[in-house]
Amino acid sequence: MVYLTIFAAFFNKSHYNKVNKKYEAQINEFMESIKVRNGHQPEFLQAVKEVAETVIPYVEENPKYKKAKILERMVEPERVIMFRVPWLDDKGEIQINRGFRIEMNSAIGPYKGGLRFHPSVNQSILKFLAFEQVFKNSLTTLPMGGGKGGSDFDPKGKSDNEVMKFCQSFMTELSRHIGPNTDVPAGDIGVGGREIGYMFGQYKRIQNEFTGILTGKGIQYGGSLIRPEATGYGVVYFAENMLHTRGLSVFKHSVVISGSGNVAQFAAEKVLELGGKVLTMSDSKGFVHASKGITREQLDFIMELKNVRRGRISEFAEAYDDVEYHAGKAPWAINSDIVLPCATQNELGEADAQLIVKNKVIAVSEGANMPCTPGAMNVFLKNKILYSPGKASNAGGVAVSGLEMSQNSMRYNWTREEVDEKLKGIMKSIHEDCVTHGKENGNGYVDYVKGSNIAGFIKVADAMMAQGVV
Ligand code: NDP
Ligand code: 2IT
Repeated sequence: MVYLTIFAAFFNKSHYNKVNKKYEAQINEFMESIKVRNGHQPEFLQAVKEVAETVIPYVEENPKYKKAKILERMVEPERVIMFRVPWLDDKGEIQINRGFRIEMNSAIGPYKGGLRFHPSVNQSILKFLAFEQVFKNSLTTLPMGGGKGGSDFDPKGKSDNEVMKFCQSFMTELSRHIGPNTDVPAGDIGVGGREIGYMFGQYKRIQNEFTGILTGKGIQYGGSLIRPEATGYGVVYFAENMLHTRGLSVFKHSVVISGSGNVAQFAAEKVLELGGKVLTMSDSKGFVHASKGITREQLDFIMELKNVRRGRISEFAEAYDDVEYHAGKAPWAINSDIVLPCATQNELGEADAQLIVKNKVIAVSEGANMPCTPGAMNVFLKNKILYSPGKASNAGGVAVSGLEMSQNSMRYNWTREEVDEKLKGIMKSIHEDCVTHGKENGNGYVDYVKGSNIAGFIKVADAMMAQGVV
Protein backbone atom coordinates (compact mmCIF):
# COMPACT_ATOMS: atom_id res chain seq x y z
CA MET A 1 0.00 0.00 0.00
CA VAL A 2 2.79 2.39 0.96
CA TYR A 3 4.51 1.55 -2.32
CA LEU A 4 1.36 2.28 -4.31
CA THR A 5 0.98 5.65 -2.58
CA ILE A 6 4.59 6.57 -3.36
CA PHE A 7 4.00 5.43 -6.91
CA ALA A 8 0.84 7.55 -7.25
CA ALA A 9 2.76 10.57 -5.98
CA PHE A 10 5.47 9.99 -8.62
CA PHE A 11 2.92 9.69 -11.37
CA ASN A 12 0.96 12.83 -10.55
CA LYS A 13 4.10 14.93 -10.59
CA SER A 14 5.41 13.61 -13.88
CA HIS A 15 6.75 16.01 -16.50
CA TYR A 16 5.23 13.68 -19.12
CA ASN A 17 1.75 14.08 -17.61
CA LYS A 18 1.61 17.42 -19.33
CA VAL A 19 3.44 16.38 -22.48
CA ASN A 20 1.41 13.23 -23.06
CA LYS A 21 -2.13 14.38 -22.27
CA LYS A 22 -3.26 12.71 -25.49
CA TYR A 23 -2.14 9.26 -24.36
CA GLU A 24 -2.65 9.63 -20.61
CA ALA A 25 -5.47 7.06 -20.52
CA GLN A 26 -3.38 4.42 -22.32
CA ILE A 27 -0.39 5.03 -20.04
CA ASN A 28 -2.58 4.82 -16.92
CA GLU A 29 -4.28 1.65 -18.11
CA PHE A 30 -0.93 0.02 -18.90
CA MET A 31 0.55 0.98 -15.54
CA GLU A 32 -2.52 -0.26 -13.66
CA SER A 33 -2.09 -3.69 -15.23
CA ILE A 34 1.62 -3.72 -14.33
CA LYS A 35 0.80 -2.72 -10.75
CA VAL A 36 -1.62 -5.63 -10.35
CA ARG A 37 1.18 -8.11 -10.99
CA ASN A 38 4.12 -6.19 -9.51
CA GLY A 39 2.56 -3.92 -6.87
CA HIS A 40 5.15 -4.89 -4.27
CA GLN A 41 8.10 -3.98 -6.54
CA PRO A 42 8.49 -0.17 -6.35
CA GLU A 43 11.82 0.13 -8.18
CA PHE A 44 10.57 -2.05 -11.03
CA LEU A 45 7.37 0.02 -11.32
CA GLN A 46 9.43 3.21 -11.34
CA ALA A 47 11.63 1.95 -14.21
CA VAL A 48 8.67 0.66 -16.22
CA LYS A 49 6.74 3.88 -15.78
CA GLU A 50 9.58 6.00 -17.14
CA VAL A 51 9.63 3.81 -20.24
CA ALA A 52 5.83 3.64 -20.57
CA GLU A 53 5.48 7.42 -20.51
CA THR A 54 7.82 7.86 -23.44
CA VAL A 55 7.29 4.65 -25.42
CA ILE A 56 3.48 4.31 -25.26
CA PRO A 57 2.92 7.50 -27.32
CA TYR A 58 5.34 6.04 -29.88
CA VAL A 59 3.57 2.66 -29.85
CA GLU A 60 0.18 4.37 -30.28
CA GLU A 61 1.53 6.05 -33.38
CA ASN A 62 3.06 2.78 -34.65
CA PRO A 63 0.16 0.33 -34.15
CA LYS A 64 2.07 -2.75 -35.34
CA TYR A 65 3.88 -2.74 -31.98
CA LYS A 66 0.60 -2.29 -30.14
CA LYS A 67 -1.06 -5.21 -31.88
CA ALA A 68 1.95 -7.46 -31.15
CA LYS A 69 1.80 -6.41 -27.44
CA ILE A 70 5.55 -5.82 -27.47
CA LEU A 71 5.70 -3.62 -24.36
CA GLU A 72 3.38 -5.96 -22.45
CA ARG A 73 5.78 -8.81 -23.26
CA MET A 74 8.90 -6.80 -22.47
CA VAL A 75 7.84 -6.15 -18.86
CA GLU A 76 7.50 -9.87 -18.18
CA PRO A 77 10.93 -11.51 -17.64
CA GLU A 78 11.56 -14.51 -19.88
CA ARG A 79 12.77 -16.31 -16.76
CA VAL A 80 13.39 -15.55 -13.07
CA ILE A 81 15.80 -17.83 -11.23
CA MET A 82 16.03 -17.70 -7.43
CA PHE A 83 18.23 -19.99 -5.39
CA ARG A 84 19.74 -20.76 -1.99
CA VAL A 85 23.43 -19.87 -1.48
CA PRO A 86 24.80 -21.66 1.61
CA TRP A 87 28.43 -21.13 2.65
CA LEU A 88 30.72 -21.53 5.66
CA ASP A 89 32.18 -18.37 7.25
CA ASP A 90 35.64 -18.14 8.87
CA LYS A 91 34.21 -19.23 12.23
CA GLY A 92 32.85 -22.40 10.65
CA GLU A 93 29.26 -21.18 10.92
CA ILE A 94 26.77 -21.80 8.13
CA GLN A 95 25.50 -18.66 6.36
CA ILE A 96 22.58 -18.63 3.95
CA ASN A 97 22.05 -16.00 1.26
CA ARG A 98 19.58 -15.70 -1.58
CA GLY A 99 20.78 -15.69 -5.19
CA PHE A 100 18.96 -14.45 -8.29
CA ARG A 101 19.28 -14.20 -12.05
CA ILE A 102 16.62 -12.33 -14.00
CA GLU A 103 16.74 -13.37 -17.68
CA MET A 104 14.70 -10.50 -19.04
CA ASN A 105 14.94 -10.47 -22.82
CA SER A 106 16.96 -12.46 -25.38
CA ALA A 107 15.47 -11.03 -28.59
CA ILE A 108 18.73 -9.50 -29.86
CA GLY A 109 21.36 -11.67 -28.17
CA PRO A 110 22.27 -13.75 -25.10
CA TYR A 111 21.12 -12.29 -21.76
CA LYS A 112 23.79 -9.83 -20.63
CA GLY A 113 24.11 -7.76 -17.47
CA GLY A 114 25.84 -7.51 -14.14
CA LEU A 115 25.66 -9.23 -10.77
CA ARG A 116 25.09 -7.09 -7.67
CA PHE A 117 26.12 -8.21 -4.17
CA HIS A 118 24.53 -5.87 -1.63
CA PRO A 119 22.26 -6.46 1.39
CA SER A 120 19.45 -4.44 -0.28
CA VAL A 121 19.23 -6.82 -3.28
CA ASN A 122 15.74 -8.18 -3.96
CA GLN A 123 13.58 -9.04 -6.97
CA SER A 124 12.26 -5.50 -7.41
CA ILE A 125 15.75 -4.00 -7.66
CA LEU A 126 17.05 -6.72 -9.98
CA LYS A 127 13.98 -6.56 -12.22
CA PHE A 128 14.34 -2.79 -12.60
CA LEU A 129 18.02 -3.25 -13.46
CA ALA A 130 17.30 -6.10 -15.91
CA PHE A 131 14.53 -4.10 -17.58
CA GLU A 132 16.76 -1.06 -18.07
CA GLN A 133 19.55 -3.33 -19.27
CA VAL A 134 17.43 -4.49 -22.24
CA PHE A 135 17.17 -0.91 -23.55
CA LYS A 136 20.77 -0.06 -22.69
CA ASN A 137 22.20 -3.10 -24.44
CA SER A 138 20.08 -2.40 -27.49
CA LEU A 139 21.52 1.14 -27.62
CA THR A 140 25.13 -0.15 -27.67
CA THR A 141 24.64 -1.46 -31.24
CA LEU A 142 26.02 -4.84 -30.08
CA PRO A 143 24.04 -8.13 -30.08
CA MET A 144 23.22 -8.46 -26.36
CA GLY A 145 19.92 -9.24 -24.65
CA GLY A 146 19.24 -8.06 -21.10
CA GLY A 147 19.61 -9.69 -17.70
CA LYS A 148 20.71 -8.94 -14.15
CA GLY A 149 21.41 -10.95 -11.05
CA GLY A 150 23.02 -10.96 -7.67
CA SER A 151 22.56 -11.68 -4.03
CA ASP A 152 21.76 -10.06 -0.68
CA PHE A 153 25.30 -11.07 0.38
CA ASP A 154 27.23 -8.13 1.90
CA PRO A 155 30.93 -8.24 0.95
CA LYS A 156 31.72 -5.47 3.49
CA GLY A 157 33.74 -6.73 6.42
CA LYS A 158 34.17 -10.22 4.93
CA SER A 159 37.61 -11.82 4.53
CA ASP A 160 38.90 -12.78 1.07
CA ASN A 161 38.32 -16.40 2.08
CA GLU A 162 34.67 -15.72 2.94
CA VAL A 163 34.11 -13.84 -0.32
CA MET A 164 35.64 -16.78 -2.21
CA LYS A 165 33.47 -19.33 -0.38
CA PHE A 166 30.36 -17.30 -1.13
CA CYS A 167 31.29 -16.80 -4.82
CA GLN A 168 31.96 -20.52 -5.25
CA SER A 169 28.61 -21.49 -3.75
CA PHE A 170 26.81 -18.82 -5.79
CA MET A 171 28.42 -20.01 -9.05
CA THR A 172 27.79 -23.67 -8.26
CA GLU A 173 24.08 -23.02 -8.81
CA LEU A 174 24.35 -20.17 -11.34
CA SER A 175 26.54 -22.30 -13.64
CA ARG A 176 23.51 -24.44 -14.56
CA HIS A 177 21.74 -21.44 -16.05
CA ILE A 178 24.41 -19.46 -17.92
CA GLY A 179 26.64 -20.06 -20.95
CA PRO A 180 28.61 -18.05 -23.54
CA ASN A 181 25.64 -18.20 -25.95
CA THR A 182 22.92 -18.14 -23.27
CA ASP A 183 23.64 -15.67 -20.49
CA VAL A 184 26.88 -13.81 -19.72
CA PRO A 185 26.98 -12.00 -16.33
CA ALA A 186 29.49 -9.32 -15.23
CA GLY A 187 30.06 -7.01 -12.25
CA ASP A 188 27.92 -4.33 -10.61
CA ILE A 189 27.79 -2.97 -7.04
CA GLY A 190 29.90 -5.21 -4.78
CA VAL A 191 31.17 -7.32 -7.68
CA GLY A 192 34.56 -6.35 -9.13
CA GLY A 193 37.65 -8.14 -10.40
CA ARG A 194 38.11 -10.22 -7.24
CA GLU A 195 34.58 -11.66 -7.27
CA ILE A 196 34.58 -12.25 -11.06
CA GLY A 197 37.88 -14.17 -10.67
CA TYR A 198 36.49 -16.48 -7.96
CA MET A 199 33.29 -17.10 -9.94
CA PHE A 200 35.18 -17.75 -13.18
CA GLY A 201 37.44 -20.26 -11.42
CA GLN A 202 34.47 -22.16 -10.02
CA TYR A 203 32.61 -22.19 -13.36
CA LYS A 204 35.69 -23.57 -15.16
CA ARG A 205 36.14 -26.23 -12.50
CA ILE A 206 32.50 -27.38 -12.67
CA GLN A 207 32.11 -27.32 -16.46
CA ASN A 208 35.70 -28.25 -17.41
CA GLU A 209 35.54 -25.51 -19.99
CA PHE A 210 37.55 -22.29 -20.48
CA THR A 211 35.05 -19.96 -22.10
CA GLY A 212 33.81 -16.37 -22.04
CA ILE A 213 31.17 -17.02 -19.43
CA LEU A 214 31.67 -13.76 -17.52
CA THR A 215 32.97 -10.35 -18.55
CA GLY A 216 35.16 -8.08 -16.45
CA LYS A 217 37.71 -10.91 -16.21
CA GLY A 218 41.37 -10.28 -15.36
CA ILE A 219 43.56 -9.44 -18.31
CA GLN A 220 45.58 -12.69 -17.86
CA TYR A 221 42.53 -14.92 -18.36
CA GLY A 222 40.43 -13.44 -21.12
CA GLY A 223 39.54 -9.95 -19.88
CA SER A 224 39.46 -6.91 -22.14
CA LEU A 225 41.66 -3.87 -21.75
CA ILE A 226 39.60 -0.81 -20.71
CA ARG A 227 36.70 -2.90 -19.25
CA PRO A 228 37.38 -1.68 -15.68
CA GLU A 229 37.53 1.91 -16.93
CA ALA A 230 34.71 1.65 -19.48
CA THR A 231 31.63 2.70 -17.51
CA GLY A 232 33.25 5.76 -15.95
CA TYR A 233 35.05 6.80 -19.14
CA GLY A 234 31.83 6.27 -21.12
CA VAL A 235 29.85 8.53 -18.77
CA VAL A 236 32.32 11.35 -19.37
CA TYR A 237 32.41 10.71 -23.15
CA PHE A 238 28.62 10.92 -23.16
CA ALA A 239 28.68 14.15 -21.13
CA GLU A 240 31.21 15.56 -23.63
CA ASN A 241 28.84 14.70 -26.49
CA MET A 242 25.98 16.49 -24.71
CA LEU A 243 28.14 19.53 -23.90
CA HIS A 244 29.31 19.77 -27.52
CA THR A 245 25.68 20.39 -28.58
CA ARG A 246 26.02 23.71 -26.69
CA GLY A 247 29.57 24.42 -27.83
CA LEU A 248 31.01 23.41 -24.43
CA SER A 249 33.25 20.65 -23.01
CA VAL A 250 34.37 19.20 -19.66
CA PHE A 251 37.60 21.25 -19.92
CA LYS A 252 37.92 23.74 -17.03
CA HIS A 253 34.46 22.84 -15.72
CA SER A 254 33.83 21.71 -12.14
CA VAL A 255 32.28 18.29 -11.52
CA VAL A 256 30.42 16.83 -8.55
CA ILE A 257 30.69 13.03 -8.46
CA SER A 258 28.89 10.72 -6.03
CA GLY A 259 30.19 7.25 -5.17
CA SER A 260 33.81 6.12 -4.98
CA GLY A 261 33.53 2.67 -6.52
CA ASN A 262 34.35 1.44 -10.01
CA VAL A 263 32.19 3.89 -11.97
CA ALA A 264 33.00 6.97 -9.86
CA GLN A 265 36.77 6.33 -9.85
CA PHE A 266 37.11 6.10 -13.61
CA ALA A 267 34.67 8.94 -14.27
CA ALA A 268 36.94 11.04 -12.02
CA GLU A 269 40.05 9.82 -13.88
CA LYS A 270 38.61 10.85 -17.26
CA VAL A 271 37.45 14.25 -15.97
CA LEU A 272 40.99 14.94 -14.73
CA GLU A 273 42.47 13.80 -18.06
CA LEU A 274 40.17 16.17 -19.95
CA GLY A 275 41.14 19.11 -17.75
CA GLY A 276 38.04 19.27 -15.55
CA LYS A 277 37.96 19.68 -11.77
CA VAL A 278 36.50 16.93 -9.52
CA LEU A 279 35.12 18.54 -6.37
CA THR A 280 33.54 15.59 -4.56
CA MET A 281 33.30 11.82 -4.17
CA SER A 282 31.26 9.82 -1.65
CA ASP A 283 30.31 6.48 -0.15
CA SER A 284 27.25 5.30 1.75
CA LYS A 285 28.47 7.05 4.94
CA GLY A 286 29.19 10.55 3.61
CA PHE A 287 31.03 12.68 1.05
CA VAL A 288 34.41 14.37 0.68
CA HIS A 289 34.83 17.89 -0.71
CA ALA A 290 38.11 19.10 -2.21
CA SER A 291 37.37 22.74 -3.06
CA LYS A 292 40.55 23.08 -5.16
CA GLY A 293 39.82 19.83 -7.00
CA ILE A 294 41.00 16.26 -6.39
CA THR A 295 44.54 15.78 -7.75
CA ARG A 296 45.82 12.73 -9.65
CA GLU A 297 47.84 11.72 -6.59
CA GLN A 298 44.72 12.02 -4.40
CA LEU A 299 42.69 9.90 -6.84
CA ASP A 300 45.40 7.21 -6.64
CA PHE A 301 45.02 7.35 -2.85
CA ILE A 302 41.22 6.87 -3.18
CA MET A 303 41.68 3.93 -5.58
CA GLU A 304 44.06 2.20 -3.20
CA LEU A 305 41.82 3.00 -0.21
CA LYS A 306 38.70 1.61 -1.88
CA ASN A 307 40.06 -1.26 -4.00
CA VAL A 308 42.89 -2.64 -1.84
CA ARG A 309 42.33 -1.55 1.76
CA ARG A 310 38.52 -1.48 1.31
CA GLY A 311 38.28 1.48 3.72
CA ARG A 312 35.83 4.39 4.10
CA ILE A 313 35.96 7.65 2.10
CA SER A 314 36.27 9.55 5.43
CA GLU A 315 39.86 8.21 5.63
CA PHE A 316 40.69 10.24 2.52
CA ALA A 317 39.70 13.48 4.27
CA GLU A 318 41.73 12.42 7.33
CA ALA A 319 44.83 12.07 5.13
CA TYR A 320 44.63 15.51 3.42
CA ASP A 321 44.23 18.89 5.20
CA ASP A 322 42.54 20.55 2.22
CA VAL A 323 39.73 17.98 2.01
CA GLU A 324 36.55 18.23 4.12
CA TYR A 325 34.38 15.27 5.14
CA HIS A 326 30.58 15.61 5.52
CA ALA A 327 29.19 12.63 7.40
CA GLY A 328 25.76 11.26 6.50
CA LYS A 329 25.31 13.55 3.47
CA ALA A 330 25.31 13.34 -0.32
CA PRO A 331 27.29 15.99 -2.27
CA TRP A 332 24.39 17.70 -4.11
CA ALA A 333 24.63 21.04 -2.29
CA ILE A 334 28.13 21.65 -3.66
CA ASN A 335 27.96 24.14 -6.51
CA SER A 336 29.30 22.76 -9.83
CA ASP A 337 28.90 22.90 -13.63
CA ILE A 338 28.44 19.17 -14.11
CA VAL A 339 26.92 16.48 -11.86
CA LEU A 340 27.69 12.78 -12.28
CA PRO A 341 25.68 10.58 -9.86
CA CYS A 342 27.67 7.31 -9.79
CA ALA A 343 26.61 5.47 -6.60
CA THR A 344 23.13 3.92 -6.57
CA GLN A 345 19.42 4.18 -7.42
CA ASN A 346 17.29 7.05 -6.10
CA GLU A 347 20.27 8.78 -4.51
CA LEU A 348 19.30 12.22 -5.93
CA GLY A 349 15.81 13.49 -5.06
CA GLU A 350 13.58 16.33 -6.21
CA ALA A 351 14.77 18.87 -3.61
CA ASP A 352 18.39 18.03 -4.50
CA ALA A 353 17.60 18.59 -8.19
CA GLN A 354 16.01 21.97 -7.41
CA LEU A 355 19.13 23.02 -5.54
CA ILE A 356 21.37 21.77 -8.38
CA VAL A 357 19.35 23.77 -10.94
CA LYS A 358 19.40 26.85 -8.71
CA ASN A 359 23.19 26.52 -8.60
CA LYS A 360 23.19 26.79 -12.43
CA VAL A 361 24.31 23.30 -13.37
CA ILE A 362 24.89 22.74 -17.12
CA ALA A 363 24.76 18.95 -17.39
CA VAL A 364 23.71 15.96 -15.28
CA SER A 365 24.89 12.62 -16.64
CA GLU A 366 23.96 9.42 -14.79
CA GLY A 367 26.75 6.91 -14.11
CA ALA A 368 24.62 4.83 -11.76
CA ASN A 369 21.40 3.10 -12.81
CA MET A 370 18.33 5.26 -12.03
CA PRO A 371 20.12 7.51 -9.47
CA CYS A 372 17.64 10.35 -9.99
CA THR A 373 14.13 9.92 -8.60
CA PRO A 374 11.23 10.67 -10.99
CA GLY A 375 10.78 14.01 -9.18
CA ALA A 376 14.43 14.94 -9.78
CA MET A 377 14.24 13.87 -13.42
CA ASN A 378 11.18 16.09 -13.93
CA VAL A 379 13.02 19.10 -12.49
CA PHE A 380 15.93 18.60 -14.92
CA LEU A 381 13.64 18.13 -17.93
CA LYS A 382 11.43 21.10 -17.06
CA ASN A 383 14.46 23.33 -16.69
CA LYS A 384 15.94 22.08 -19.99
CA ILE A 385 19.17 20.92 -18.33
CA LEU A 386 21.38 18.61 -20.41
CA TYR A 387 20.29 15.41 -18.63
CA SER A 388 21.11 11.83 -19.60
CA PRO A 389 19.60 8.71 -18.02
CA GLY A 390 21.92 5.87 -17.02
CA LYS A 391 20.71 3.56 -19.75
CA ALA A 392 22.32 5.93 -22.25
CA SER A 393 25.28 7.43 -20.39
CA ASN A 394 26.49 4.38 -18.44
CA ALA A 395 26.22 1.97 -21.38
CA GLY A 396 30.00 2.09 -21.94
CA GLY A 397 30.55 -0.65 -19.36
CA VAL A 398 28.31 -3.21 -20.98
CA ALA A 399 29.49 -2.09 -24.41
CA VAL A 400 33.08 -3.03 -23.57
CA SER A 401 31.71 -6.24 -22.02
CA GLY A 402 30.28 -6.92 -25.50
CA LEU A 403 33.73 -6.23 -26.95
CA GLU A 404 35.21 -8.64 -24.39
CA MET A 405 32.76 -11.31 -25.63
CA SER A 406 33.86 -10.67 -29.23
CA GLN A 407 37.55 -10.91 -28.30
CA ASN A 408 36.90 -14.17 -26.38
CA SER A 409 35.10 -15.65 -29.40
CA MET A 410 37.96 -14.67 -31.70
CA ARG A 411 40.58 -15.73 -29.09
CA TYR A 412 42.24 -12.39 -29.79
CA ASN A 413 42.92 -9.14 -27.88
CA TRP A 414 42.55 -5.61 -29.11
CA THR A 415 44.94 -2.92 -27.80
CA ARG A 416 43.91 -0.28 -25.24
CA GLU A 417 43.72 2.30 -28.01
CA GLU A 418 41.53 0.07 -30.19
CA VAL A 419 39.05 -0.64 -27.38
CA ASP A 420 38.97 3.01 -26.28
CA GLU A 421 38.28 4.16 -29.86
CA LYS A 422 35.43 1.65 -30.18
CA LEU A 423 34.04 2.80 -26.82
CA LYS A 424 34.13 6.46 -27.92
CA GLY A 425 32.41 5.51 -31.18
CA ILE A 426 29.65 3.61 -29.35
CA MET A 427 28.99 6.48 -26.90
CA LYS A 428 28.79 8.88 -29.86
CA SER A 429 26.36 6.61 -31.67
CA ILE A 430 24.15 6.31 -28.54
CA HIS A 431 24.17 10.09 -28.29
CA GLU A 432 23.14 10.43 -31.94
CA ASP A 433 20.28 7.93 -31.45
CA CYS A 434 19.07 9.92 -28.44
CA VAL A 435 19.13 13.14 -30.47
CA THR A 436 17.25 11.50 -33.37
CA HIS A 437 14.43 10.24 -31.16
CA GLY A 438 14.52 12.82 -28.38
CA LYS A 439 14.79 16.21 -30.12
CA GLU A 440 11.78 18.36 -29.24
CA ASN A 441 10.00 20.20 -32.01
CA GLY A 442 10.39 23.94 -31.98
CA ASN A 443 12.93 24.55 -29.24
CA GLY A 444 15.65 22.02 -30.21
CA TYR A 445 15.96 20.69 -26.64
CA VAL A 446 17.01 17.03 -26.56
CA ASP A 447 15.01 14.86 -24.15
CA TYR A 448 17.55 12.05 -23.67
CA VAL A 449 15.05 10.05 -21.59
CA LYS A 450 12.58 9.85 -24.42
CA GLY A 451 15.35 9.47 -27.02
CA SER A 452 17.06 6.54 -25.28
CA ASN A 453 13.80 4.75 -24.48
CA ILE A 454 12.46 4.93 -28.03
CA ALA A 455 15.79 4.15 -29.73
CA GLY A 456 16.41 1.20 -27.38
CA PHE A 457 12.84 -0.05 -27.84
CA ILE A 458 12.76 -0.09 -31.66
CA LYS A 459 15.59 -2.61 -32.18
CA VAL A 460 14.28 -5.05 -29.56
CA ALA A 461 10.68 -4.62 -30.73
CA ASP A 462 11.54 -5.31 -34.38
CA ALA A 463 13.52 -8.43 -33.39
CA MET A 464 10.59 -9.65 -31.26
CA MET A 465 8.14 -9.05 -34.11
CA ALA A 466 10.35 -11.08 -36.48
CA GLN A 467 10.58 -13.99 -34.04
CA GLY A 468 6.84 -14.49 -33.57
CA VAL A 469 4.93 -14.95 -30.33
CA VAL A 470 7.68 -16.24 -28.05
P1 NDP B 1 30.89 -0.31 -6.59
O1 NDP B 1 30.46 -1.39 -5.67
O2 NDP B 1 32.25 -0.34 -7.16
O3 NDP B 1 30.70 1.11 -5.88
C1 NDP B 1 29.47 1.51 -5.40
C2 NDP B 1 29.59 2.90 -4.80
O4 NDP B 1 28.29 3.38 -4.50
C3 NDP B 1 30.35 2.88 -3.47
O5 NDP B 1 30.98 4.12 -3.30
C4 NDP B 1 29.23 2.68 -2.47
O6 NDP B 1 29.51 3.10 -1.16
C5 NDP B 1 28.13 3.53 -3.08
N1 NDP B 1 26.84 3.03 -2.66
C6 NDP B 1 26.33 1.78 -2.87
N2 NDP B 1 25.12 1.66 -2.31
C7 NDP B 1 24.85 2.85 -1.75
C8 NDP B 1 23.75 3.35 -1.04
N3 NDP B 1 22.68 2.59 -0.78
N4 NDP B 1 23.80 4.65 -0.64
C9 NDP B 1 24.89 5.43 -0.89
N5 NDP B 1 25.97 5.00 -1.55
C10 NDP B 1 25.94 3.73 -1.98
O7 NDP B 1 29.78 -0.27 -7.75
P2 NDP B 1 29.87 0.37 -9.20
O8 NDP B 1 30.71 1.60 -9.18
O9 NDP B 1 30.18 -0.70 -10.14
O10 NDP B 1 28.33 0.76 -9.45
C11 NDP B 1 27.82 2.06 -9.14
C12 NDP B 1 26.55 2.30 -9.93
O11 NDP B 1 26.84 2.21 -11.34
C13 NDP B 1 25.41 1.28 -9.71
O12 NDP B 1 24.18 1.94 -9.85
C14 NDP B 1 25.60 0.29 -10.85
O13 NDP B 1 24.40 -0.39 -11.15
C15 NDP B 1 25.99 1.25 -11.96
N6 NDP B 1 26.69 0.67 -13.09
C16 NDP B 1 27.83 -0.06 -12.94
C17 NDP B 1 28.48 -0.56 -14.05
C18 NDP B 1 29.77 -1.30 -13.95
O14 NDP B 1 30.33 -1.61 -15.00
N7 NDP B 1 30.30 -1.57 -12.77
C19 NDP B 1 27.94 -0.37 -15.39
C20 NDP B 1 26.78 0.49 -15.46
C21 NDP B 1 26.19 0.96 -14.33
P3 NDP B 1 29.84 2.00 -0.03
O15 NDP B 1 31.20 1.48 -0.38
O16 NDP B 1 29.77 2.74 1.25
O17 NDP B 1 28.76 0.94 -0.14
O1 2IT C 1 24.56 -1.93 -15.29
C1 2IT C 1 25.39 -2.37 -16.11
O2 2IT C 1 25.35 -2.06 -17.31
C2 2IT C 1 26.47 -3.23 -15.60
N1 2IT C 1 26.55 -3.46 -14.41
C3 2IT C 1 27.45 -3.83 -16.55
C4 2IT C 1 26.89 -5.06 -17.21
C5 2IT C 1 27.85 -5.86 -18.05
O3 2IT C 1 27.42 -6.93 -18.52
O4 2IT C 1 28.99 -5.44 -18.26
